[in-house]
Amino acid sequence: MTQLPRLYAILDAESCARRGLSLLETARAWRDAGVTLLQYRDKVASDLGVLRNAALLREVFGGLEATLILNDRVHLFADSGFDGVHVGQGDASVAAVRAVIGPDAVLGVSTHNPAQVSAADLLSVSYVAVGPVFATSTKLDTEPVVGLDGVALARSLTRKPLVAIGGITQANAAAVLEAGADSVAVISGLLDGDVRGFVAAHR
Ligand code: 3NM
Repeated sequence: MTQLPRLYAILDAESCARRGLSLLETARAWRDAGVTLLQYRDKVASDLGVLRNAALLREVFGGLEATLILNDRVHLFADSGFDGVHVGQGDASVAAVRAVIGPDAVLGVSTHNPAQVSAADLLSVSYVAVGPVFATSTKLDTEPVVGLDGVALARSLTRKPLVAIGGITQANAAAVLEAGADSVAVISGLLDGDVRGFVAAHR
């Protein structure tokens, strides 16, 4: 993955369940809409459940040039057959994660302030995520919003691919990309919005 697609779709199991949506049907719809970078985020399922879903998601995106990222659960990475993992600040150190997943896997890390962006810039991560850009009700324990200024500041602190996350919708995505993000990571904005239109607008 040399360049990130502008849309980074996050398939969050809880967000799907809250809306009565099937994880796999949602994944199929997103695939059909043209999503090529997908993170599977599941804070509730057992390890076995996550592995089962990972296998099904591989099937859904099979044969396509899609990149599949597992949220946390670094210990499941090898068995997931995914392309990479995404970890937060509270998770294991990035160096330890890199050692587990190997040099070629995609590795993303969340950051929430300039100091964390600068620190991530020095690590062996494939991209740096910054957020929350805007208020979000998807993740309850978020840090303070960084705003478009926070995205621009993060852009000035790293040359790594920059992913912006938090409260991003089709209506504000262009401004986030203009502020310096290479990609926008979106949960609710896709579940509640027009994914095909989103993909088409940011192809
Ligand atoms: N991480 P939505 S904000 C998973 O700031 C996540 O690191 C964030 O969901 C961070 O697109 C967030 O529905 C929730 O706002 C993103």
